Amino acid sequence: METPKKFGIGQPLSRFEDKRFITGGGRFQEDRNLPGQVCAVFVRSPHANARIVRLDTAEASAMPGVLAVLTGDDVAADKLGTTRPAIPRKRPDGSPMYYVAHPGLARGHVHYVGDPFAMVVAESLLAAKDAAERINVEFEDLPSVTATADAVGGTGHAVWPDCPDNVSHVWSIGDGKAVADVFAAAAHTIKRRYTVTRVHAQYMEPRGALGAYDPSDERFTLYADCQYPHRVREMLATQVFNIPTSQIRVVAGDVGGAFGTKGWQYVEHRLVLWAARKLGRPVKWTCERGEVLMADEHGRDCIIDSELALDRDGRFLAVRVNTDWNIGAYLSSDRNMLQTFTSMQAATGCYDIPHAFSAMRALFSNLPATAPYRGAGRPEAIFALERIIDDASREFGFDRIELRRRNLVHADAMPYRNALGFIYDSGDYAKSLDMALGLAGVAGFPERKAASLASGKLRGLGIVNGIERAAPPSPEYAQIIFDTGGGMTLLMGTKNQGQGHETTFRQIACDSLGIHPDDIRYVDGDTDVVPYGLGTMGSRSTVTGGTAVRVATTKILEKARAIAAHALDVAPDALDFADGQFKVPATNKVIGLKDVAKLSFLPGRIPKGMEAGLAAMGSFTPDNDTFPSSCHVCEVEIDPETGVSTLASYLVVDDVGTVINPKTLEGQLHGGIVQGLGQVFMERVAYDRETGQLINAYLTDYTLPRADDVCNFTVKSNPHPSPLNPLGAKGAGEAGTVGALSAAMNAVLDALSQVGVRDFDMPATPDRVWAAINAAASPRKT
Ligand code: MCN
Repeated sequence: METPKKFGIGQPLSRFEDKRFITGGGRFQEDRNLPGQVCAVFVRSPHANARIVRLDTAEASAMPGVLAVLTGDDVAADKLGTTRPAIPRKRPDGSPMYYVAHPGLARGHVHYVGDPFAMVVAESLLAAKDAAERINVEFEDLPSVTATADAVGGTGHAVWPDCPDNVSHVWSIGDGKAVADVFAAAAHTIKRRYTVTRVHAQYMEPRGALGAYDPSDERFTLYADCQYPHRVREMLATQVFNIPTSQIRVVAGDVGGAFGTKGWQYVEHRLVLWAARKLGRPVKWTCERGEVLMADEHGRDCIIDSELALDRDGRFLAVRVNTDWNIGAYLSSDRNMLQTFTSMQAATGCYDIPHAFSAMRALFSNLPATAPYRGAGRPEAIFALERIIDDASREFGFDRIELRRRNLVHADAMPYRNALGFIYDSGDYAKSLDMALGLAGVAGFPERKAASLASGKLRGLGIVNGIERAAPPSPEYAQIIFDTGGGMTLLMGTKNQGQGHETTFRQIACDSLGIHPDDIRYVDGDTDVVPYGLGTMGSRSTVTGGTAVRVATTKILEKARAIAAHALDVAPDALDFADGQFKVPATNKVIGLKDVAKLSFLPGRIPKGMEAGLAAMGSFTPDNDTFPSSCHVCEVEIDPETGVSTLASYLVVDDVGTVINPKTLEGQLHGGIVQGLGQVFMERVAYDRETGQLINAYLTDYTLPRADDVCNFTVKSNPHPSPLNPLGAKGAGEAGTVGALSAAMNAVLDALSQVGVRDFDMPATPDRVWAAINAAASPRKT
């Protein structure tokens, strides 16, 4: 076996970027300032649905320091384009899907609390804020719909008059007829409805945008904390400004969290650029904490009707899922649809279920748009599947662990094609389950449960198997450039948002090149410097970007070998390469990669006809998705007197294929788990059902989990390398969240089932848990 390299793949290195972050050296969006810049604020709708009867900006425009007050009329007059979804979908009657893309600034009508309808640009932030208050606007407040359950027929209110049933589009996969036949004949069938709430990513760094325009070369520059600068550039060029892509530069510095919802189609990006061109000054907008829930896309929000058919022995025969997604008022890009169909594809989870059917409806409401949020539909799908497995166990008297084990896809069935046609690349789910049960001490659970009961508490256990599609077939790029002094720069098309990329990709480069990580300069996020990139989402960066690094290092070594051979006067294949050095075996002839790089610039020192310099571009497009999996075990204790849930233990056994860095992987799992637990136990974007008003805009009301709300997590790996890329890696960034929603909720239900609670929806806040316990204790007489 090869000895692990000190800075290579598999080493638990601390993150190189952390030194910068913890010593104040990070360069986040708010740290960016340009000479002569001015400030923008957006004026947002206070109503969920209202006609703008009158909008008078004269008084605001005359305020001191104000440079412009812009409205939807100005956007329209300047013919600013907008993004559009391109995925073809249909409405239930077969007509093309209905959508309205956000126009940038709403014109004549606002459709959710926070819908921007004016933009004030002033010399200072305070001047802009003061002027925003002097905009004279009169609204006609209209009825609204915000709750998912109300969107179709519930309130009778249509968000868009041309779409009276609020159904934007529908889609389904699987053989519905075959599934119906299986259900009709099955020994056991069960149907349940589960609700997954609307949440917000609540990244530490609220979004921002700083736009500049240089009239001398008619070129825009956008500084923004986005996930994929190259795609933001392309969208702005082709869909908004209708100019060549080369006329826009997008720069993302350090990004203080993104989690899927710092995507590409935010209107503020285009509006600061547009205003900068109009005014001839750089324009900066920074979202304030109290504004984020109104300005940003939200995550999840669906109601899932889940059904499972089993035979007498508990073999899963078929699964059927119908999901209603509350997508908000505007549908502005494919990205806003992603979670709805990614969810459907995860319907069979880790189980060998011969028949499956999954259907969805995308429903309009008077809310901000939804978008992929860590897991993007897969936590929702696994939530429904793993909950119904527990419900089926309770209903039909199966042991829930044995029921799962009996139905898991076998390791020797890999690669496995599921009933919906997706191919799982590798894994041994039964082994992960066994490892998890052992490591979590599940055998001792009855004893712990009895001890809890003796002290008046309810203890519950959740055991789930998670799986997700990660790193879909799309290209990613890496470039390695050596300079004349032998220094190396690694340019990545992905964008680090906190995942530890600067460490991960250095490790992959060091693994091949044997150079010290400190000798590598790392660059990402600037479209003028990094030639191409798709960006970071879908847990794709390690597989696609990491393999692109490997492709680039292979090219570098090939050329370097030829130069080294020339320098040492031997044939290239007479050289060994190890620890960053080319050596002629059994001699003292040796040359390091750094010196080879220096030689590469000296025409007399390289083979005749060879191009000078040492640089290579690598790109990689996987043939198929990887399917990372995980087994989660969660234990909670609930105090029935108060409804307070305490997390007793949480363990994950993951399979992300080859682990590049166990330490950063653990961090990814921890963060993902906490985001899942947050949603189960406390988080929710809350709207008043009557008025459509946002109730919890600030972090004082939108409860985020803190360190003392969770316990220590145990993370272990059961790696089965993916055959789909030379690293053997699978995605990992979302794995924690994918399993956490169902693991925690099943643990809560397991505890509550002891006092007769059968149905319970998130969030498991103390008041709701307490009410459920009391309702079960005194069931209403019918
Ligand atoms: N890793 C590893 N071995 C593997 C796979 C991954 O060691 N086989 C580790 C590496 O440290 C790698 C990290 O996990 O850098 C994440 O890798 P990957 O699974 O490729 O995911 P991406 O880098 O593409 O990140 C995207 C993913 C997603 S989709 C969301 S949402 C998310 C997440 O990552 N958003 C995050 N994690 C986040 N973490 C932070 N801090 N901030 C966000 O915004």
